[in-house]
Amino acid sequence: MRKSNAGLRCRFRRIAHGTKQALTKATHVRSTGTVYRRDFLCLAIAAPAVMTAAAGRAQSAVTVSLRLTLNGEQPGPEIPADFTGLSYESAALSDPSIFAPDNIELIGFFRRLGKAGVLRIGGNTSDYSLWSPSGVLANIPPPAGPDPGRRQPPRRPITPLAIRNLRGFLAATGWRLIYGLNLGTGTLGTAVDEAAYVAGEMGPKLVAFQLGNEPDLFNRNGLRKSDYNFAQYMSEWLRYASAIRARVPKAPFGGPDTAYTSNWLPEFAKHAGGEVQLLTRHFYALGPPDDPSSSIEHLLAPHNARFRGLLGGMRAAQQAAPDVPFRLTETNSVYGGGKAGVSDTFASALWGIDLMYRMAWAGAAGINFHGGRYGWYTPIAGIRTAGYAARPLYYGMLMFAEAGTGQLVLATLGNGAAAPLFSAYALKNSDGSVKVVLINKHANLDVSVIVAATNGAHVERLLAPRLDDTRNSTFAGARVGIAGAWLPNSAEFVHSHNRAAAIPLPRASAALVTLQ
Ligand code: BDP
Repeated sequence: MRKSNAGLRCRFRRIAHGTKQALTKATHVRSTGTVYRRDFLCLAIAAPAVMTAAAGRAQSAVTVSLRLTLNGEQPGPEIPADFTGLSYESAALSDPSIFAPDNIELIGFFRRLGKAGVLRIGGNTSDYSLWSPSGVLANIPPPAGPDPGRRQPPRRPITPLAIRNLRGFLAATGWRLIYGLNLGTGTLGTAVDEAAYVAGEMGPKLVAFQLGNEPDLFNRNGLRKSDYNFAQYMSEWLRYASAIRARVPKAPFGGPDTAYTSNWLPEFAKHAGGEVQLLTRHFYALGPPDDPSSSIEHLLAPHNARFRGLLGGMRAAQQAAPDVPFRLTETNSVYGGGKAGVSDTFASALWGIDLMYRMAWAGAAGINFHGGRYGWYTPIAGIRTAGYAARPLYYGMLMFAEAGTGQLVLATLGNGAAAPLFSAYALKNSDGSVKVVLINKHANLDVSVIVAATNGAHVERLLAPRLDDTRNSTFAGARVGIAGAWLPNSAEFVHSHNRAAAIPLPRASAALVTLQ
């Protein structure tokens, strides 16, 4: 049951591996019987009046005009070259042929997203993985996509061959690695052995080890007792980290890789800031999938309480440990494995690219979109034997890649309140060129952006017929093909008049603008 109050929705659930316990009388688990291992959801959403998920592309009577001002005097953070990233379940490693140097197709999809990037291995299944140095593989369940978190996942082995293949895969992509060790159900000795092997194989490719996935949920997902708290986690963390460092003195660490409990990240920064190379957390905009408010409309809404929680925690952590970068190691649209009709739609592309720039502007060092196999929210869908395909979210990441990295520049929109779901970001690439990223998340509002002091603009568009389209995304007039093949096919140039260019941004679309 839900308490609904002027757009504020709060729900309490207490669930431990299949047992359903209502916290209050006003709470119940849905009649579908679907249970999730997260137990507290509180989402404040201001629903924008203009949104409908299935709006078409017909012209609206009114086009809102926004004046864009770039202020090079106020530079924002630098976007690191390896900002982009993907996240996969540890379970994927139980099939050593997935992240392998001869999986040319998947390598192509990774490379298209950036010459540098970070692959994070972890997720719920990392707390059930089994380091198997002998390499014996018997009765292994097939590797999983995103774990829906409804019950304890099966144990799947990770062998030395999987790690060697992973090293080859990373060498072929140019990407580096964040590797989750099993704190949930593993043993100290095994974690040390596994860490030593992984560190030995990866060398400088290893960005960080993480210990446990979302340990702030251990007290309710059956991995620890219900009174498990941050202090207990910290002492386990220190025990594991020092044993691993005794064997691998330079082992890099990240953490705490929490789901959402806001004080854990700054507390961790305070207590372990001197020990870690990276501070990390997760973010799911919506969930669970069977909640009606897990919708396109709410995904694109500007005021997401969970996002504010993420930024608040990140800022507090940055204050506690200013020299340690923060990375959003796992994120996506709807937890619980994603939601059909939301996570796999073009709306996720607009949401995804917006999130990338929001996090970059807030000073994050990077972001990893979670996925794998045919998960609803996975950016790359498929399996090796059947081939892979780019989902809409991938196109958002592609646009980010094509914008390039560099110095963010303050971009402000005059009259921005007239189009609250419109965002603009600007960056200066290292070659001095200025790129502007414009994102119109409105389903029913066309926008014209006036850019001053320019001789014109080259425009590459992120398009699909509708927000809820799942199959027809394009960027720069082209689709992503086999092995990430993509050839831009747009020669759109907006001329300036009196050194001002008016760039049309139709509803539900985005554009990468290179100013001349
Ligand atoms: C996260 C888990 C990941 C799941 C994801 C989800 O780390 O393993 O796949 O939620 O529920 O909390 O989709």
